[in-house]
Amino acid sequence: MSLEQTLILVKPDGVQRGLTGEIVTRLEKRGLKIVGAKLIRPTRSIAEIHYAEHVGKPFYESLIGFITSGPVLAMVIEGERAVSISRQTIGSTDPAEAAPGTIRGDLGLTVGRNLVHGSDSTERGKEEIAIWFDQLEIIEFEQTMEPWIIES
Ligand code: DAT
Ligand code: MG
Repeated sequence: MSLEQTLILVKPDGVQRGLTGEIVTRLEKRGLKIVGAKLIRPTRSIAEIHYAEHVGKPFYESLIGFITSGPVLAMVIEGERAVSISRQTIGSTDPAEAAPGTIRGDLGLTVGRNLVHGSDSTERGKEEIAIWFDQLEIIEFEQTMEPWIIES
């Protein structure tokens, strides 16, 4: 068993296109559990902290401009291997290369509008959750269907 938490953002394009429900549904249907969720209009400062690894890259300024351009739905998602499973469901960074059946592969077209963010490691997951959420905003609860998703 490797129960993990990861940070997922439905980016401004996903919210503006009315795809929030579709994106959340795909992650929920996979068996992942939402333990925190809020709509936020990111400030430049939170965007800079979140995307610090990309400072100096050619797309950095447009990335910051994009993520701060409208509300995002920030979520903490929990589940067995939640980091890698959610990244798999999200698909490759460039929607043109993302497999059909993934969120980006089915709903996206270009890398600058790729709909959703997911942490890329368990360590980054912890760091990113701390950037976007207070501990009190994360709700631990049991779903009665869990034995039907995870063999104990
Ligand atoms: P991911 O979001 O799949 O973890 P990443 O961390 O490498 O990808 O990059 C963060 C975001 O930056 C990505 O979702 C979209 C944008 N981005 C990455 N590479 C890019 C590129 N070559 N051109 C434009 N935007 C890019
Ligand atoms: Mg990344």
